[in-house]
Amino acid sequence: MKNRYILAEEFQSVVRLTLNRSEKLNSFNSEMASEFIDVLTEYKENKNIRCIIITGKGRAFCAGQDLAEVIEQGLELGEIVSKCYNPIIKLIREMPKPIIASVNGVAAGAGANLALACDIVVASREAFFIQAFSKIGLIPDSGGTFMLPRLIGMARATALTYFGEKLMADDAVDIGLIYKRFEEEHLQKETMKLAIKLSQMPTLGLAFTKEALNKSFENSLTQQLSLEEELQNKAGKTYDYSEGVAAFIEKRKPQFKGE
Ligand code: T3D
Repeated sequence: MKNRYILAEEFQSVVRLTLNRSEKLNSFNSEMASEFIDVLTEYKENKNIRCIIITGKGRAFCAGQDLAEVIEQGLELGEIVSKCYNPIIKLIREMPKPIIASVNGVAAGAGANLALACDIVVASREAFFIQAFSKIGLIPDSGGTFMLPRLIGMARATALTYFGEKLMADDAVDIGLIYKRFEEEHLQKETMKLAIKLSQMPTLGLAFTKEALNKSFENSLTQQLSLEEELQNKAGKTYDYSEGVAAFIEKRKPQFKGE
């Protein structure tokens, strides 16, 4: 089925998903959210795809919820969050392969927190992040209250979410909110280089790493050590582990299969 609001382009073992509603700065209406959930679910199962990129069409990454749709359709906010944003964020955090947010412009509200839920966040120099929620009397959703204190600490998370000020990509790198910033003209190429590299790595090992990192702020040290033991045991049974060790011993480049 051809999607209207989510473009999917495959390159080798990478898929680039482009939010395609540029006239409204790629803000989410319910149709776009539903397409996004379907596409993420499809690529979660697709073993040929080993890395996902999320980016935006035009000058924005994503301006969050389509505020006009909420008014026009008289939607209940809790219902939008539970039907749209919560499933999207869970799919991203539980995706057993790396996801890169390639932030090409403004990322506001749920759009900012969608980016921050991804494993690796890169942005163009002109891109900026706004926790826009406080300006309209809302709270940061889409995992914002979970991810922000973990990424940048409580003091910065509180100030960013209360004031809802623009945070430019350079500053986002400096405070450890995102990984890297590129010149605008290089963003897509540099993102693809990272994605190709990740797609050729041991995908299951990366998925187990993500699982352990996801639990690291909730678990005690003892629980986390047990989890590492369990996941290392699983990683040690993968094809890619035996290939990695064989390649090391034979002094050659490993050919990982993601299994
Ligand atoms: O509400 C719930 O369901 C609960 C869930 C909430 C999650 C959230 O995401 S709440 C936060 C929602 N997002 C925002 O509050 C951001 C709103 N947008 C802006 O503040 C600004 O548009 C930007 C700072 C992102 C960019 O400003 P600027 O000056 O570059 O662009 P613009 O002129 O404001 O926007 C261009 C067009 O996009 C414009 O349409 P028009 O007039 O040309 O037909 C504008 O209305 C539209 N647009 C931008 N953001 C949204 C939007 N339309 C609907 N909803 C948007 N969020």
